[in-house]
Amino acid sequence: MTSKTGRELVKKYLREPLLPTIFCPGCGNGMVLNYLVRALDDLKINQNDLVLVSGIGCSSRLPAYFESDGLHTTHGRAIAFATGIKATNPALNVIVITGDGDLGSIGMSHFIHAIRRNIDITVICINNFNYGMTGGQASSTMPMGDLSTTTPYRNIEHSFNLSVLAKAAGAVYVARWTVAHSVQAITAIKKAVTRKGFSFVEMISTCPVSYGRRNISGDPRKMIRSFLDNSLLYSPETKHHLESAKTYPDNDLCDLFKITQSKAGKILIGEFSDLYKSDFHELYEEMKKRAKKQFWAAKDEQKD
Ligand SMILES: Cc1ncc(C[n+]2csc(CCOP(=O)(O)OP(=O)(O)O)c2C)c(N)n1
Ligand code: SF4
Ligand SMILES: [Mg+2]
Repeated sequence: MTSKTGRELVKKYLREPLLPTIFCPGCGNGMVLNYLVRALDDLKINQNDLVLVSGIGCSSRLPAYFESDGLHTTHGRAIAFATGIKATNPALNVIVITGDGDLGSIGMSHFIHAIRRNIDITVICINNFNYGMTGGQASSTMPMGDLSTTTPYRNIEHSFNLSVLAKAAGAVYVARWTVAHSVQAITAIKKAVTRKGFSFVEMISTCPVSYGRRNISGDPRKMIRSFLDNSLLYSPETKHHLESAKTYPDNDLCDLFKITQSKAGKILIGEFSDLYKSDFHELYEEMKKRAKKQFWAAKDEQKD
């Protein structure tokens, strides 16, 4: 853990003239920024070797506050830009900061295909179950039964479970924590950044203004309490929860569909994947070597 004081961390890593952030009081985005700063400081990552990339959304504003190179791109396309950066300069640490709307709705195809290619980037998705920036529309991760501006009679669609999707697509590292789990979140970000290949950290986050007040509570403290009370640590014994599409329990959902709370499931937290496989760049370099060899062998044959 870093020995620096909060003040020292702010001075070193944040763009002070831009503070305070635009985030609402109690928003989880600031908490994730804090965890990211602490993780990168622990890893002693050189800020000159770091690029933060984001799309559009409240969560996607986060790189703007960080003192490093960064790209604030178009909605849903952060991974495409990050792929380009990594392909051009593989020595850089490339971290994508995205939201559930940016990644799990408009950007979904980039997400699964970057995992399939095993591009060596880290994606941190701040999942607050809605489009916070545009006023609280339902996102693809919003649990069934929830209320939003686009689901005033409750959400009747099934939700995506981003961590399960990432695991199924083959990401080398996958972890989900809530913003209430600071130590675990910092550890997960450190692991994700150091793993070769596509790593994914999903942060279940508070959006008291657009999501919380319609569902859990508009009081961020109550949201945090609910995250702590309703999370369940993943282990082989709880594996069946991983298959469930549900990431979040909701009493109203139980009411609506007449099912019991235990069936509605909990927020499953923990590490879901931690494996090794060659990343895109390693294989690309290997392929180049072989292609060169083949080329010169063919030339030699032509000479003979
Ligand atoms: C192409 C395009 N479509 C729609 C929008 C409008 N828009 C801006 S942010 C956003 C959703 C953001 O949701 P999320 O990624 O979950 O971020 P949050 O604000 O919740 O952190 C949308 C739909 C846009 N900017 N560009
Ligand atoms: S609308 Fe929600 S996600 Fe956006 S800054 Fe406010 S609390 Fe955070
Ligand atoms: Mg969101």
